[in-house]
Amino acid sequence: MKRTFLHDNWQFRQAEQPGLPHAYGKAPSWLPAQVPGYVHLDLIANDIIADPLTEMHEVGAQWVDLEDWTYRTNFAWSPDSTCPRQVLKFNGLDTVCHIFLNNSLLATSENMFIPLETDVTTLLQPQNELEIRFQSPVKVGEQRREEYFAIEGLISETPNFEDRAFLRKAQYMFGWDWGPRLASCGIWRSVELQEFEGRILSFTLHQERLENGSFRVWSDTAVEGSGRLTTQFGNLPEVAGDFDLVIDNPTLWLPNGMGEQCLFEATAKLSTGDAMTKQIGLRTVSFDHERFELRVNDTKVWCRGANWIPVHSFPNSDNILLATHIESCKALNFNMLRVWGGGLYESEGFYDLCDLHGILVWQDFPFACSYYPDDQKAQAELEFEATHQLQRLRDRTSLAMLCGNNENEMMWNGKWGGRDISPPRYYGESLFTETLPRVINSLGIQTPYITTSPIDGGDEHYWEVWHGKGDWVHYADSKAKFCSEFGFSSASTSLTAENLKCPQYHWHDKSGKPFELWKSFVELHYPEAGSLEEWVYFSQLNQRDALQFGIEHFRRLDQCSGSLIWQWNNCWDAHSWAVYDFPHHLKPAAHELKRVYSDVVVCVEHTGSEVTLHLANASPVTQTIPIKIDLFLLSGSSVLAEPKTVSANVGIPAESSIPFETLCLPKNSVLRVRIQNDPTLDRIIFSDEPKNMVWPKPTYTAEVFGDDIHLNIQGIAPDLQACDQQPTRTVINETLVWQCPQPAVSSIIVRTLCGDSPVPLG
Ligand code: BMA
Repeated sequence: MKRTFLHDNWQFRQAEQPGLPHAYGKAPSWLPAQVPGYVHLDLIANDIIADPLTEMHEVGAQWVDLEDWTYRTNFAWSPDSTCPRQVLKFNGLDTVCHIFLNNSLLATSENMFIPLETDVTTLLQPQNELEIRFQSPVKVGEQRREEYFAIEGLISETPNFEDRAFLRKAQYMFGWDWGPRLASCGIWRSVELQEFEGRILSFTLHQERLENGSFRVWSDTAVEGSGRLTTQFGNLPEVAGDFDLVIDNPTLWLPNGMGEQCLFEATAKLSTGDAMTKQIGLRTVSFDHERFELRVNDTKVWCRGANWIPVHSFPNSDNILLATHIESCKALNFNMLRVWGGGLYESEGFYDLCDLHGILVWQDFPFACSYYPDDQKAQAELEFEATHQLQRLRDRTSLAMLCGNNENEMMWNGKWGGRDISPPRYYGESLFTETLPRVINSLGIQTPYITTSPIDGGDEHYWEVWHGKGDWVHYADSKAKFCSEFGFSSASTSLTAENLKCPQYHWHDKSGKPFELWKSFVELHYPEAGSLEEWVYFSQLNQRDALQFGIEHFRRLDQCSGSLIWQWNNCWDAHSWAVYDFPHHLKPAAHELKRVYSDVVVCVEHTGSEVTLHLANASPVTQTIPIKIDLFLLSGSSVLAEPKTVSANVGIPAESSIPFETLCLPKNSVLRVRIQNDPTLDRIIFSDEPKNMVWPKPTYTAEVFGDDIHLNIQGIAPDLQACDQQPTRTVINETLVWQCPQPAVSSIIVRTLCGDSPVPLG
């Protein structure tokens, strides 16, 4: 089989509208284009629009989504008698478009989530012109909504039944409470010409644990055309046709933190020249709906991780950073990511990395916070889409949960937008209660499925803090069995605008929350920020405290079996609930996740003037944990008083939490609880709100040794930030070491809750 990517010679322009001038006369003639890509990216590259992800340029780019856009390329082709068939494969077209080959209509497409394939065996010529005409997604959505509403007798004010629901296109592109509205269009995934005599259409791996613990593993390969098929599992001998094996005493694949991720390679080959390779880990996944509890290889998993949104507003540009993302998730002790329903079915690269690093995937089908058309056409479209995606993802080792949508049912139950104007029924319901279960069953897929998240009697999206009471101490009110969303916003690290009044700064806050209100949440705990830098610092520390408090609470709740914070990442540079800044920077909250997501962790409960210390153990074994508690008294401006120390060993049963100490902290003191002699697991507790603490200034000395900076801290440096490479944390009488920046500097700025200190490098 010959595979030729058609990524060269592409051009684009605003579509011709006979008799009308081009809307803005901005891209009237053919200009060079990048494929895969998006029209906005091409407009930026050709200097027609400013990058809409920066400043307030989103506003100036809105016209783009109202236009139709045409892409074209040409390619030469010559017949090859060994490859008698030719197929054009478009791996992703976003979204509504007509495709022309040599000026004849070849196909239409209107779903960005499925590839399109067309047989062009009798159509190719020595020189070929391929043209794709995209229609404005915004206009198509508007028109479809109008037509559907007319048939259904719905009023146009019907809330949460927007144009976006009428397009099978990533919903976040129409704007979200953390992302810009850039609906865009484009050839977002690869385009290829496949020429063959025979080819492998699909190579699916199945596994089943037998009663004796062995695993049966078999393949199911679909072939088109001629050729002799052979397959191979691991380093076992190749077999003719599909393999069907029993593996005795296999090394199992385990989620991150529970052991290794053993993956076997399996390959299918066709004698006519096609091949496909996959990786598979052996494991079982089961789910107790009643308890909302996931088990992998019969062991309960305390699910910990985050909600994942697409990593970019134009989702073709994701791959470079994917590895950094998933490796960070692993390093921060995550074992689960929820691919949220306002986004995508992610790329192969994403699931490869999750398989490799032991990150279980909870996959929402891409529907979110909306009613959806559910007529026969919509059902058939979803049936086709889900069949394709489930065939693609079904043998992913990391795939642990399927979910129909994000918050649609919750929206219907709560009559979001007003009871009076809500539609008379839950539009879209049958897609999740009938269509998807039917597809899942017909394919024999065993992955647990829930119709929606949150689901009655199951998981919870706990927004009573951020969208409600404001103070994160109210996470303690949640009785969640599984908290699959909760989060607290913080400023983006990269802010450079001159002051908080700058409109550009607020433009990138889509939450709709008045800034003064948000600021007041932070000022419950931290002082009023005097500068933008301080605002970034305080709001990010407050986010860290919020997630720490929430997760420590969930870890202590007997019935709770998981916590997924909202949200891991951003699709542009914005202040949001993300703990991973765009394009890649970990906020203090992310570093704290590493600790609170450890198997054994100290959790703090505040009751009046007392603090009770708990140990939570998410592992399946009883543990004995060495504990050392140091109390530091801070007196006025003087140095520290002698620390008061308590040491003990505490036994803690598997999958449980226990209180082990209750203390009353003296005013203006700092408690450090160290477990397992591991400073990275230190839990630091201030006796008072950070804004009310009086800090004696620590002393700093910094020296350069070879390629490293050594920063020595005498005293307590509360929430010290010294460089990008060090997590923000309270440092007590320690020396920190990190690599010198390039170019070399003569001094460094150390930021703590005591203020900023310039420290010369000795
Ligand atoms: C949840 C999510 C998103 C949203 C977030 C913050 O509802 O599912 O829709 O971005 O809350 O409001």
